[in-house]
Amino acid sequence: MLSGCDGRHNWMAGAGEESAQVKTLFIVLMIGAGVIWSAVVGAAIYAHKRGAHPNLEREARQFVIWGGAVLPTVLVGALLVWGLIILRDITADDGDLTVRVDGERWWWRVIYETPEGDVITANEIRLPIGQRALFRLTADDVIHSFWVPALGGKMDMIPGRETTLTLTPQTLGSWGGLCAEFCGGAHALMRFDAIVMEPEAFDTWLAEQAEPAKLSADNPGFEVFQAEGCGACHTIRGTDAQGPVGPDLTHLASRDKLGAGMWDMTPTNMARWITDTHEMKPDIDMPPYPHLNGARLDTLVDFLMRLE
Ligand code: HEC
Ligand SMILES: [Cu+2]
Repeated sequence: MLSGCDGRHNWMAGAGEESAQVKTLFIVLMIGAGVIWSAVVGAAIYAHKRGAHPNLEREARQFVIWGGAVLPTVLVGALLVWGLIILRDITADDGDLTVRVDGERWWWRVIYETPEGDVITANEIRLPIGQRALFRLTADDVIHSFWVPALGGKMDMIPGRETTLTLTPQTLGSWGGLCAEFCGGAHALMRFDAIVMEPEAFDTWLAEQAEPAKLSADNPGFEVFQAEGCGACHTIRGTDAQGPVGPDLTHLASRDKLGAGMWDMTPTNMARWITDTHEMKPDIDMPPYPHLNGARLDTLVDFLMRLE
């Protein structure tokens, strides 16, 4: 239990309005439960003490009715109402910005809705501090669950249905997000970074993500990419690579992590991702390219690392 209280996945961090609400509810529950537990155990010990006065039957019945039925009903009822109010708030259908997230096996398709149109990215979510972000969640083929413990509640992602969740981050930093519903082989490796930024920095980032890839005309790395068939699964906007199967790679190198929150974005990891794909992340739906090596691999990696 304590391992959940440290680092980037700390649900007690209260780094968002929603997680702070859940934290308060938890603390009140724990203290309340502690008081009630002590009272019940205290009464039990007292009852077993030699010389304790047995109650009259009438008094005893009153005690059971008030202490055993009325009090728990009122307390649990009040907690339920409080919990429902929080739930209504964190699933409310409004926000300063809207982000659609689609759970895939085993990565995240991320779409920012802007007045100029959709901005598509993957495996990393950036949010402006202090603004309420509305997440519209769905899934491709199996149920996933979207959770950034430090920022707020978790919510199921269900194929063919849309669920909503809001996050209002209050602390700058890079927080850990993960899939919280067993979804198959690489479930435990299905992660992402939720990066909370100053609003101006966020706007700049979003504008950059909206741009197509900046490529030089003569691009041997892109030729390898196409020759190997990567473009059948991956999109690089601004090129004729328009595959819809895997993550959008238009601004791949701008992400902190490679492979849905798994590895640092470095050339070494990138090369291994391509040749030893299933050692880097077992079970995924991308084939390994063990035959790629030497100069061809280097140019491909160099090309991918320039997709900023
Ligand atoms: C059959 C479809 C398919 C092909 C072909 C394919 N990929 Fe992928 N790729 C995927 C999928 C699916 C993922 C997501 C894996 C995961 O994390 O679960 C992925 C992930 C990636 C990532 C990580 C993206 C991120 O956001 O971190 C990179 C980089 C990548 N592929 C590069 C390539 C390159 C380069 C090639 C060609 C040599 C290639 N892929 C060929 C399906 C494919
Ligand atoms: Cu999942």
